[in-house]
Amino acid sequence: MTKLKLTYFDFHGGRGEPARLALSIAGIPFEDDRVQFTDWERRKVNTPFGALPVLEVDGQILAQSNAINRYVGKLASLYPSDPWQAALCDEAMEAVEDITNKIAATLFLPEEEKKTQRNALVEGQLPFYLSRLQQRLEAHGGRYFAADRLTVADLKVFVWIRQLKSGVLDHVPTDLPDRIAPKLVEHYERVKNERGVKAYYSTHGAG
Ligand SMILES: N[C@@H](CCC(=O)N[C@@H](CS)C(=O)NCC(=O)O)C(=O)O
Repeated sequence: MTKLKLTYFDFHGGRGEPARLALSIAGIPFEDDRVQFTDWERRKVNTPFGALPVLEVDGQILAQSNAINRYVGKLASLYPSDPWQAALCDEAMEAVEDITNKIAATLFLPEEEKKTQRNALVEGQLPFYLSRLQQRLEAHGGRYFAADRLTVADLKVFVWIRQLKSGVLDHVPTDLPDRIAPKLVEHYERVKNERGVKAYYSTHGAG
């Protein structure tokens, strides 16, 4: 059997969580290697691009979250086999990457600067991505982002909305998704209530 080790930081959410979810939903065994921030500097040098997540597959290394999501999505039957549906799945995942990069750019700013830039995101890019993702969801039937079934795209969007609603991002109101994109929040609830997703958070804590 293929030996999998998924390395990511030790918190809920972020770029590593969709792959953790996909493997768990499918019941595929993997080593869940959770890096402490205090250990990161030492481990960073051994990653292909100085960043996480990283997936080790029988000793071979794969980096870049969406490459990992596609690979584990295929193993977990959570990635469409039809090329067009696969492209729609990719589209949603790349859109989440775009907005994730904009949020990530504010993470380590001095407090006043962070507040200014987060407020700008709340006025501009966050509602933009929320409403455009909602439009794409509705354009493809309203339930899932591709193939009318759960895929890694749904997991990635779910993880992002979960982050916004959790309050972990200072200066970003937790009701922003509800105000801007109620259909996306319905989608978030749909994914949250998937049996495998519920089982994952009951095992790992809702945090
Ligand atoms: N394009 C990369 C970005 C990876 C990335 O920036 N990961 C962040 C965590 S979500 C990280 O490792 N940050 C620590 C660092 O850059 O030192 C991907 O999609 O995997």
